[in-house]
Amino acid sequence: MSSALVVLALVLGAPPAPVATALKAAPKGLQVQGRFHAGLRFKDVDGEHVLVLSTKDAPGARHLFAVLAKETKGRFEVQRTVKDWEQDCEFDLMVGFHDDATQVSDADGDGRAEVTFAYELGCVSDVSPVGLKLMLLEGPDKYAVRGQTRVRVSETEWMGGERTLDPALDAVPKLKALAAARWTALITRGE
Ligand SMILES: [Ca+2]
Repeated sequence: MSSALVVLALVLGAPPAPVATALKAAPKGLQVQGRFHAGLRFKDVDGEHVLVLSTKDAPGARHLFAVLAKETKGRFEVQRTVKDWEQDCEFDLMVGFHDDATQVSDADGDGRAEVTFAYELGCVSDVSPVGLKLMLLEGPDKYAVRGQTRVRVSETEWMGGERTLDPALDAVPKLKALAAARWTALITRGE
């Protein structure tokens, strides 16, 4: 194989990630619940998209929101929303997004960008693992990995880290591999 073909094969084997830019605020015209947390704008074969993550606090409660919308000439069409929360918490609220999981890719090379984000949900009075969820959205399609954070309890012992992948991921092996890899990166941070 010539070097040009090798380069082409490598390019085809690993589709380039769609270019994403960070948002400093929710775009005008997009309805967002609560307080803006973070957002991304990116483009794929379907057009321009934005993902906005936001939070809303109340006594003993925190709500998390995500909205994925397609933008056409300044108008937004919501493709997916995700809402989750913890409430009636009398201990420590462990609820928030993992910003390093907010990423855009096209792992299956179909031209439609996948965006991932992850968050913790818990109400704890000690260092127990809390709920951890990783969401992967590709347009209106949503896939989730649900499980627990992993915490070190001694020199050699860990608790948590279990996960359950959406069965729907079995139909999209490259997205399943991506979701599993991002999950592993999340629970092994800082080791
Ligand atoms: Ca894709």
